[in-house]
Amino acid sequence: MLKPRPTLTRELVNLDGLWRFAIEDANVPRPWTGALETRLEAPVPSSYNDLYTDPEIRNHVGWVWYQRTVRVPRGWAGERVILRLDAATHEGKVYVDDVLVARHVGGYTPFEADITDHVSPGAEFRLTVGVSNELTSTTIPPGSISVTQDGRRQQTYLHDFYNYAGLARSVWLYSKPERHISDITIVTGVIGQTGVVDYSVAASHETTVRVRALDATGCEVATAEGSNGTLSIEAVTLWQPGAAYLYDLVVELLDGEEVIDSYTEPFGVRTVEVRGTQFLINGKPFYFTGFGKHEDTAVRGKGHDNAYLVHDFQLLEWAGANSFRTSHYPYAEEVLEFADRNGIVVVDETAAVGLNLGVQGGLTGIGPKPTFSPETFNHETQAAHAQHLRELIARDKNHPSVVMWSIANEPASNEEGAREYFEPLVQLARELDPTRPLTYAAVMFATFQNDKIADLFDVLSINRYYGWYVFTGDLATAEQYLEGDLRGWVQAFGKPIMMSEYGADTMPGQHSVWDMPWSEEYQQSYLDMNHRVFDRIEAFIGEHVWNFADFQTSNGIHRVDGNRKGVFTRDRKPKSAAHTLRARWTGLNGSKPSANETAIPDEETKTRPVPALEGAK
Ligand code: BDP
Repeated sequence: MLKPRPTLTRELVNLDGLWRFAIEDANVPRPWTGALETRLEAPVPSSYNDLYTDPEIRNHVGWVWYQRTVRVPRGWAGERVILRLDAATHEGKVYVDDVLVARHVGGYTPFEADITDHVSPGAEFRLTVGVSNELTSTTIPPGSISVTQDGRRQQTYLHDFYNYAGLARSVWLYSKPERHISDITIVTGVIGQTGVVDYSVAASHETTVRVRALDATGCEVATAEGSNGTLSIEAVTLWQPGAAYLYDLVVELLDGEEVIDSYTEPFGVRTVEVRGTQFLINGKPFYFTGFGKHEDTAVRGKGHDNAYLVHDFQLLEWAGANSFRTSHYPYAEEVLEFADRNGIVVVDETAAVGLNLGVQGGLTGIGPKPTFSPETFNHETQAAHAQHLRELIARDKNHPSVVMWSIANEPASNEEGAREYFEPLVQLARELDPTRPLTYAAVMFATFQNDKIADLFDVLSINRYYGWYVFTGDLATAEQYLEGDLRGWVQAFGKPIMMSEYGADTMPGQHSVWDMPWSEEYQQSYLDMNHRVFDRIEAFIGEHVWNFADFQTSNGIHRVDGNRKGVFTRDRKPKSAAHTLRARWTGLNGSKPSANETAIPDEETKTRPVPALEGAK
């Protein structure tokens, strides 16, 4: 799906700003048919939850309404007029005056409506957007809604982060010609010094397609005709981690010599491959350093904010991080474009977090019901998951920064039914994008002995909290178990392995000379312990600390105004651990620490169950 951009033939109006806002009111059954009766306004983009002091708004489960008037530019006669919402979390309904023009399920991917037949150039229309925050057993992510004794609806869910909702990304109005480009796919390869760029263009009408590749200075370096083809770029400059280089693909639809539509898609020339136990970018082993992140800031919740975008990337660079995972949902497209321009590598994740009823069983990992069954997560859930995967890949396939898809976070991959659930999704992802490796982040209860899906994937991503949730405060025992665990995975599957989550909650300002959980020193020692183990494992390809910054969660007794595993506070101040990581990562400079195999534990350490997890399926 093409991101709206102004081009020779397309114009773009940004609809961000303050919109009228109200939560659904049973007395106003059709709020889109007139002016929304409210004294509230909400900024777009922003989650709405933390804006107001009224708990009824924060705790509301169901639809909220946004409204504004929009004037269609008078010069757009004869053009198609399109409304584009970058996201409506988790479901959106869009009305132009009294007409429903779009409905979309899935909170983190864009959708559009062609509204040409409902509006007139030069005239205004009333734009009303309904957004629902409901999560059920058939949404991704899943959740459930219950009703309290006094009749209030309550939302629960199986993920840690707060269920922020609303219009957290931009809304656009744009024009495109009647005969237009509808999609572009770019896949790059390298032969010697030559960049090989396979492209394919989808268009609304059959007509001549011309493509031109421009280098970063705007000079034409290759050109071709036809809706599919290959461009060769001599003496190519590669897109490299830490050294981004972008070309532009200018795609034109022609009628004779007349350009009837034009669209420019930036791209980078790079290759990605898993070979043996290595992850290769441009044929060279790549070692991931960085974080699992969240889109999360005070007041605006998941609202996209360019100031935080720039600052977060500065902090990534400062810490020596070369990558991050979009845990646990696709991030705003601006983030991926910025990663493309700044040479930061991205593991791009779907919103499939919480497909695991085992987490309700606490550390036993035995949930009240099986995760995959007709009554719990079923074919309908799987169909929703497939749709999320389609929309993620359609949106992000041309980003050079994206080197791997993560299909899910911490699913119950140890339970019966996991293989039947995931195998078709893996197959779908490979059809949609045969070029990028696939992974999922494995939960603590999924071990190398009971996991049912790891062999379907290319990279093993492991979430582990030895020394935090288990062996709390006992880093010596944690170290042995972690090593046994990781070595078990390597031996069982023979694939590259990375740590997709490891972390310890930390209160800034809390200090101790002992191994005291929550202290800044403990977070540092915890990370050091993990790093000692990682450096002893040959097949190890990377480390993503949980989390980049503290973030808001749902209420819970082990959360203090949110999750405190951030290496930075929620307002991006470094905890001591930030300096620990900086010292290590700037020293590594993107390459793997030399493996020191001396401390291999005996067979027994590898297979001994973690006492706290005993009984886990
Ligand atoms: C992992 C989840 C992550 C949580 C983290 C934690 O993947 O979303 O925030 O644990 O507990 O299980 O901090």
